Amino acid sequence: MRGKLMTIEGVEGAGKSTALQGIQDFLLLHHIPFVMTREPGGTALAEVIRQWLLRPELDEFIYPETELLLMFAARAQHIRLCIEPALQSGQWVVSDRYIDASFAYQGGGRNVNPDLLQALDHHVTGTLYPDLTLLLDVPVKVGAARAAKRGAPKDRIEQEEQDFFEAVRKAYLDRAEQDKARIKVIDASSDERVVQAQIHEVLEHFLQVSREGAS
Ligand code: Z5A
Repeated sequence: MRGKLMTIEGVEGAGKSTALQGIQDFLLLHHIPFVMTREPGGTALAEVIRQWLLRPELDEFIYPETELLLMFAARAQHIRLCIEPALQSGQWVVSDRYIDASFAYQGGGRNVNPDLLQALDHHVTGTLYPDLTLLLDVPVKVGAARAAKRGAPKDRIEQEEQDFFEAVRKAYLDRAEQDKARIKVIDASSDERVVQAQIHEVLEHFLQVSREGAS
Protein backbone atom coordinates (compact mmCIF):
# COMPACT_ATOMS: atom_id res chain seq x y z
CA MET A 1 0.00 0.00 0.00
CA ARG A 2 1.23 3.49 -0.88
CA GLY A 3 2.64 5.52 2.02
CA LYS A 4 1.53 8.98 3.12
CA LEU A 5 3.35 12.25 2.67
CA MET A 6 3.40 14.54 5.70
CA THR A 7 5.09 17.93 5.75
CA ILE A 8 5.87 20.42 8.46
CA GLU A 9 6.09 24.15 7.91
CA GLY A 10 6.44 27.41 9.78
CA VAL A 11 8.52 30.55 10.08
CA GLU A 12 11.99 30.44 11.58
CA GLY A 13 12.06 29.28 15.20
CA ALA A 14 8.50 27.91 15.12
CA GLY A 15 9.76 24.67 16.67
CA LYS A 16 9.85 22.32 13.70
CA SER A 17 12.79 20.30 15.02
CA THR A 18 11.03 19.61 18.31
CA ALA A 19 7.79 18.75 16.51
CA LEU A 20 9.61 16.39 14.15
CA GLN A 21 10.91 14.44 17.12
CA GLY A 22 7.32 14.02 18.34
CA ILE A 23 6.16 12.87 14.90
CA GLN A 24 8.98 10.34 14.75
CA ASP A 25 8.01 8.96 18.18
CA PHE A 26 4.37 8.73 17.06
CA LEU A 27 5.20 6.76 13.90
CA LEU A 28 7.51 4.41 15.80
CA LEU A 29 4.81 3.80 18.41
CA HIS A 30 2.37 2.85 15.65
CA HIS A 31 4.92 0.67 13.79
CA ILE A 32 4.63 2.77 10.65
CA PRO A 33 7.73 2.59 8.43
CA PHE A 34 8.89 6.09 7.52
CA VAL A 35 11.60 8.26 6.03
CA MET A 36 12.48 11.68 7.48
CA THR A 37 13.73 14.19 4.94
CA ARG A 38 13.93 17.94 4.35
CA GLU A 39 13.77 20.72 1.79
CA PRO A 40 15.73 22.14 0.29
CA GLY A 41 17.67 18.87 0.43
CA GLY A 42 16.99 15.17 0.70
CA THR A 43 19.34 13.98 -2.10
CA ALA A 44 23.05 14.56 -2.67
CA LEU A 45 22.50 17.20 -5.36
CA ALA A 46 19.59 18.83 -3.51
CA GLU A 47 21.81 19.17 -0.42
CA VAL A 48 24.46 20.92 -2.55
CA ILE A 49 21.75 23.28 -3.86
CA ARG A 50 20.72 23.89 -0.23
CA GLN A 51 24.23 25.05 0.56
CA TRP A 52 24.22 27.43 -2.43
CA LEU A 53 20.90 28.83 -1.26
CA LEU A 54 21.61 29.25 2.42
CA ARG A 55 25.31 30.12 2.79
CA PRO A 56 25.46 33.76 3.87
CA GLU A 57 29.04 34.33 2.69
CA LEU A 58 28.30 33.88 -1.02
CA ASP A 59 29.45 37.19 -2.47
CA GLU A 60 26.71 37.45 -5.10
CA PHE A 61 23.13 38.63 -4.84
CA ILE A 62 20.68 35.79 -5.51
CA TYR A 63 17.69 37.08 -7.48
CA PRO A 64 14.23 35.94 -6.32
CA GLU A 65 13.63 34.00 -9.57
CA THR A 66 17.01 32.28 -9.20
CA GLU A 67 16.13 31.34 -5.63
CA LEU A 68 12.77 30.02 -6.77
CA LEU A 69 14.27 27.97 -9.62
CA LEU A 70 16.92 26.49 -7.34
CA MET A 71 14.27 25.51 -4.77
CA PHE A 72 12.35 23.72 -7.50
CA ALA A 73 15.48 22.14 -9.01
CA ALA A 74 16.21 20.64 -5.60
CA ARG A 75 12.56 19.59 -5.29
CA ALA A 76 12.56 17.85 -8.68
CA GLN A 77 15.45 15.65 -7.54
CA HIS A 78 13.95 15.13 -4.09
CA ILE A 79 10.59 14.00 -5.44
CA ARG A 80 12.00 11.58 -7.98
CA LEU A 81 14.87 10.08 -5.98
CA CYS A 82 13.51 10.12 -2.45
CA ILE A 83 9.84 10.92 -1.91
CA GLU A 84 8.13 9.00 -4.71
CA PRO A 85 10.16 5.76 -4.32
CA ALA A 86 9.58 5.77 -0.55
CA LEU A 87 5.83 6.28 -0.94
CA GLN A 88 5.66 3.55 -3.55
CA SER A 89 7.43 1.14 -1.22
CA GLY A 90 4.75 1.79 1.41
CA GLN A 91 6.80 4.03 3.66
CA TRP A 92 5.46 7.29 5.01
CA VAL A 93 7.53 10.36 4.23
CA VAL A 94 7.91 13.23 6.69
CA SER A 95 9.46 16.28 5.10
CA ASP A 96 10.75 19.27 7.03
CA ARG A 97 9.32 21.86 4.58
CA TYR A 98 8.05 21.24 1.05
CA ILE A 99 5.91 23.02 -1.57
CA ASP A 100 4.09 25.39 0.84
CA ALA A 101 7.46 26.91 1.77
CA SER A 102 7.92 28.06 -1.84
CA PHE A 103 4.52 29.75 -1.82
CA ALA A 104 5.27 31.33 1.56
CA TYR A 105 8.93 32.40 1.15
CA GLN A 106 9.30 32.99 -2.59
CA GLY A 107 5.63 33.85 -3.19
CA GLY A 108 4.83 35.83 -0.03
CA GLY A 109 8.31 36.91 1.07
CA ARG A 110 9.97 37.59 -2.28
CA ASN A 111 6.91 38.43 -4.33
CA VAL A 112 7.99 36.33 -7.31
CA ASN A 113 5.79 36.20 -10.37
CA PRO A 114 2.77 34.08 -9.29
CA ASP A 115 2.41 32.60 -12.81
CA LEU A 116 5.97 31.31 -12.70
CA LEU A 117 5.41 29.86 -9.24
CA GLN A 118 2.17 28.17 -10.33
CA ALA A 119 3.80 26.80 -13.48
CA LEU A 120 6.71 25.30 -11.55
CA ASP A 121 4.34 23.86 -9.00
CA HIS A 122 2.29 22.30 -11.79
CA HIS A 123 5.27 20.80 -13.63
CA VAL A 124 7.52 19.82 -10.71
CA THR A 125 5.20 19.02 -7.81
CA GLY A 126 2.34 17.92 -10.04
CA THR A 127 -0.09 15.88 -8.05
CA LEU A 128 2.44 14.96 -5.38
CA TYR A 129 0.84 17.12 -2.73
CA PRO A 130 1.13 16.27 0.97
CA ASP A 131 -1.63 14.21 2.55
CA LEU A 132 -1.14 16.24 5.72
CA THR A 133 0.70 19.46 6.46
CA LEU A 134 1.31 20.78 9.96
CA LEU A 135 1.76 24.53 9.96
CA LEU A 136 3.41 25.61 13.19
CA ASP A 137 2.20 29.15 13.57
CA VAL A 138 4.01 31.55 15.83
CA PRO A 139 4.31 35.37 15.88
CA VAL A 140 7.44 36.31 13.95
CA LYS A 141 9.05 38.03 16.94
CA VAL A 142 8.53 34.96 19.14
CA GLY A 143 10.08 32.65 16.52
CA ALA A 144 13.02 35.01 16.00
CA ALA A 145 13.65 35.22 19.76
CA ARG A 146 13.65 31.43 20.05
CA ALA A 147 15.99 31.07 17.09
CA ALA A 148 18.31 33.74 18.53
CA LYS A 149 18.55 31.80 21.81
CA ARG A 150 20.16 28.92 19.91
CA GLY A 151 23.08 31.24 19.24
CA ALA A 152 23.81 29.71 15.82
CA PRO A 153 24.93 32.00 12.98
CA LYS A 154 22.06 33.09 10.70
CA ASP A 155 21.86 31.66 7.19
CA ARG A 156 21.21 33.88 4.15
CA ILE A 157 17.42 33.72 4.38
CA GLU A 158 17.35 34.03 8.19
CA GLN A 159 19.13 37.37 7.78
CA GLU A 160 16.02 38.94 6.24
CA GLU A 161 14.08 41.68 8.08
CA GLN A 162 10.94 41.20 10.16
CA ASP A 163 8.69 42.46 7.31
CA PHE A 164 9.86 39.62 5.11
CA PHE A 165 8.91 37.03 7.73
CA GLU A 166 5.57 38.75 8.39
CA ALA A 167 4.79 38.33 4.68
CA VAL A 168 5.92 34.69 4.83
CA ARG A 169 3.69 34.01 7.84
CA LYS A 170 0.72 35.67 6.16
CA ALA A 171 1.22 33.64 2.97
CA TYR A 172 1.33 30.42 5.02
CA LEU A 173 -1.87 31.33 6.87
CA ASP A 174 -3.62 32.30 3.61
CA ARG A 175 -2.74 28.93 2.13
CA ALA A 176 -3.99 27.16 5.23
CA GLU A 177 -7.26 29.06 4.95
CA GLN A 178 -7.62 27.89 1.33
CA ASP A 179 -6.86 24.25 2.08
CA LYS A 180 -8.21 23.52 5.55
CA ALA A 181 -8.54 19.80 4.93
CA ARG A 182 -4.81 19.36 4.32
CA ILE A 183 -3.09 22.15 6.25
CA LYS A 184 -3.62 22.00 10.01
CA VAL A 185 -2.57 25.13 11.84
CA ILE A 186 -0.91 24.42 15.17
CA ASP A 187 -0.62 27.26 17.68
CA ALA A 188 3.11 26.93 18.30
CA SER A 189 3.37 29.88 20.67
CA SER A 190 2.48 27.81 23.73
CA ASP A 191 4.98 25.72 25.64
CA GLU A 192 6.47 22.62 24.04
CA ARG A 193 4.21 20.09 25.80
CA VAL A 194 1.05 21.91 24.74
CA VAL A 195 2.30 22.13 21.15
CA GLN A 196 3.16 18.43 21.11
CA ALA A 197 -0.30 17.57 22.47
CA GLN A 198 -1.96 19.51 19.62
CA ILE A 199 0.23 17.72 17.07
CA HIS A 200 -0.51 14.35 18.63
CA GLU A 201 -4.24 14.96 18.37
CA VAL A 202 -3.98 15.85 14.66
CA LEU A 203 -1.82 12.78 13.99
CA GLU A 204 -4.22 10.43 15.81
CA HIS A 205 -7.10 11.72 13.73
CA PHE A 206 -5.11 11.50 10.49
CA LEU A 207 -4.04 7.93 11.23
CA GLN A 208 -7.59 6.89 12.05
CA VAL A 209 -8.94 8.41 8.81
CA SER A 210 -6.09 6.83 6.79
CA ARG A 211 -6.82 3.39 8.26
CA GLU A 212 -10.54 3.73 7.64
CA GLY A 213 -9.80 4.74 4.03
CA ALA A 214 -7.58 1.70 3.57
CA SER A 215 -10.06 -0.86 4.92
N1 Z5A B 1 12.91 27.67 2.02
C1 Z5A B 1 12.39 28.50 1.04
O1 Z5A B 1 12.63 29.70 1.05
N2 Z5A B 1 11.62 27.96 0.05
C2 Z5A B 1 11.37 26.64 -0.04
O2 Z5A B 1 10.68 26.20 -0.96
C3 Z5A B 1 11.91 25.79 0.99
C4 Z5A B 1 12.67 26.35 2.00
C5 Z5A B 1 11.62 24.33 0.94
C6 Z5A B 1 15.81 26.40 5.34
O3 Z5A B 1 14.83 25.84 6.11
C7 Z5A B 1 15.34 27.67 4.68
O4 Z5A B 1 14.81 27.37 3.38
C8 Z5A B 1 14.23 28.37 5.40
C9 Z5A B 1 13.10 28.50 4.40
C10 Z5A B 1 13.75 28.25 3.09
N3 Z5A B 1 14.70 29.66 5.74
N4 Z5A B 1 14.41 30.38 6.67
N5 Z5A B 1 14.32 31.13 7.49
P1 Z5A B 1 15.12 25.21 7.55
O5 Z5A B 1 13.84 24.62 7.93
O6 Z5A B 1 16.28 24.33 7.51
O7 Z5A B 1 15.52 26.48 8.43
P2 Z5A B 1 14.74 27.30 9.49
O8 Z5A B 1 13.38 27.70 9.13
O9 Z5A B 1 15.68 28.42 9.75
O10 Z5A B 1 14.56 26.28 10.68
P3 Z5A B 1 14.71 26.62 12.17
O11 Z5A B 1 15.00 28.01 12.56
O12 Z5A B 1 15.69 25.63 12.63
O13 Z5A B 1 13.26 26.46 12.67
P4 Z5A B 1 12.68 25.41 13.63
O14 Z5A B 1 13.16 24.03 13.26
O15 Z5A B 1 11.25 25.64 13.59
O16 Z5A B 1 13.29 25.77 15.04
P5 Z5A B 1 13.63 24.79 16.23
O17 Z5A B 1 15.11 24.50 16.23
O18 Z5A B 1 12.75 23.63 16.32
O19 Z5A B 1 13.25 25.72 17.45
C11 Z5A B 1 13.98 26.88 17.71
C12 Z5A B 1 14.29 26.98 19.20
O20 Z5A B 1 13.08 27.16 19.92
C13 Z5A B 1 14.96 25.74 19.78
O21 Z5A B 1 15.95 26.15 20.67
C14 Z5A B 1 13.82 25.04 20.51
O22 Z5A B 1 14.26 24.31 21.63
C15 Z5A B 1 12.94 26.19 20.94
N6 Z5A B 1 11.52 25.82 21.00
C16 Z5A B 1 10.86 24.97 20.21
N7 Z5A B 1 9.56 24.89 20.54
C17 Z5A B 1 9.40 25.75 21.57
C18 Z5A B 1 8.26 26.15 22.35
N8 Z5A B 1 7.04 25.64 22.14
N9 Z5A B 1 8.47 27.06 23.32
C19 Z5A B 1 9.68 27.60 23.54
N10 Z5A B 1 10.80 27.28 22.83
C20 Z5A B 1 10.65 26.37 21.86
